Amino acid sequence: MNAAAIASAFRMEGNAVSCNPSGNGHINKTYTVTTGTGHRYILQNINHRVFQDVDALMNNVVAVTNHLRARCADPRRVLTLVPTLDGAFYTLAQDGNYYRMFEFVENSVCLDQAENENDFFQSAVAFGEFQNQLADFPADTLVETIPHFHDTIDRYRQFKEVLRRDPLGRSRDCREDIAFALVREEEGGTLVRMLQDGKLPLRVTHNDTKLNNVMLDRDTRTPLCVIDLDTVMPGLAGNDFGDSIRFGASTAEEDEPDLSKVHLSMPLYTAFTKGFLGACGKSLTPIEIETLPLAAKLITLELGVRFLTDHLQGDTYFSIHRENHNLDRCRTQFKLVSEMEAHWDEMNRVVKDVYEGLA
Ligand code: GN1
Ligand code: MG
Repeated sequence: MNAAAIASAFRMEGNAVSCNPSGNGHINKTYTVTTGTGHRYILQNINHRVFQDVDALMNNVVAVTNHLRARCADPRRVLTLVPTLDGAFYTLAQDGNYYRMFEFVENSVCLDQAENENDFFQSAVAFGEFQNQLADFPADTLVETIPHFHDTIDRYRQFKEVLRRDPLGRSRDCREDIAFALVREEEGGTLVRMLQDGKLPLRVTHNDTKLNNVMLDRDTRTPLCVIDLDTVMPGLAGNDFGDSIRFGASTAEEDEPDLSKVHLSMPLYTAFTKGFLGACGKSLTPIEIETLPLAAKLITLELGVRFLTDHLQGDTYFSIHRENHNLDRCRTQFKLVSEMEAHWDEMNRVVKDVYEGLA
């Protein structure tokens, strides 16, 4: 069944004349649909192997977008779901997959790499404000769409379980990567334990704060809206800071095979810290602030472990587009962890200085 036919189940202005794959997500498949009137929409196939309760997921997305819309009148500043002809917010198509549709955010850009420090600073403002806007969202009404999503201890448990089975015999070609992960296991659980001990608060967070999950206005390069709301769940503020750093403050793409190109950019790290703390720093506790650099390192380690686990288990979770793709992704993450370890004092000093400089 083709995507254009599926699009016709939604309440669009005009009929679809083109429908092209777009976006770089590893989980859901995304298309841009254009109708005869020139109106554009985003059609998305929701990966229901990953998001098993699609109804609960979509209830979260509806509730979160309604909450954000009530705080901002500008329609380009929040994602807008397009209902189906029956008035639902998603449809189960004949191909057995779930689909949803959003209004296309016109005249916007979505970046895989920051073109300059300002773009990255602006994405930090967007995620910091997002965190603030959700501060009064009733967390108990949100369903945890992926239980234990950023539970680093549980991610290690899954990793070691797959490693023990080594179903494809791939472990022999990644001994060093495995050792890199295992030697950091104890440290990897630090923030999860602090949360369990009540030292860090649970907040409503985005949990996937990649630079390409922010839309910027094409002309002014200022934030429009935060997208990819599937993993908005209770979580740690540090993970939202950290996930942005691991993706956006890297000098190379997440799957760069040449590790000599992968570095932590301190100017980008500093720009993000300024934007994020400027937007939400005052609502964070001193321990949250202090552990932001650690959160950046541990979320990077965690994702490296997730990529490695998926490589060992035969690439069943993240979409791959070439051989050893998940292993390449794992290696960039581990290289970044090493870079963060090398810049550790500086990373901490930047957070401290920026925080103390807040008016
Ligand atoms: C996945 O699909 P995408 O790219 O938005 C993943 C994130 C990872 C990210 C790594 C639900 O997000 O956790 O950080 O890939 N999302 C899920 O690029 O697992
Ligand atoms: Mg995502």
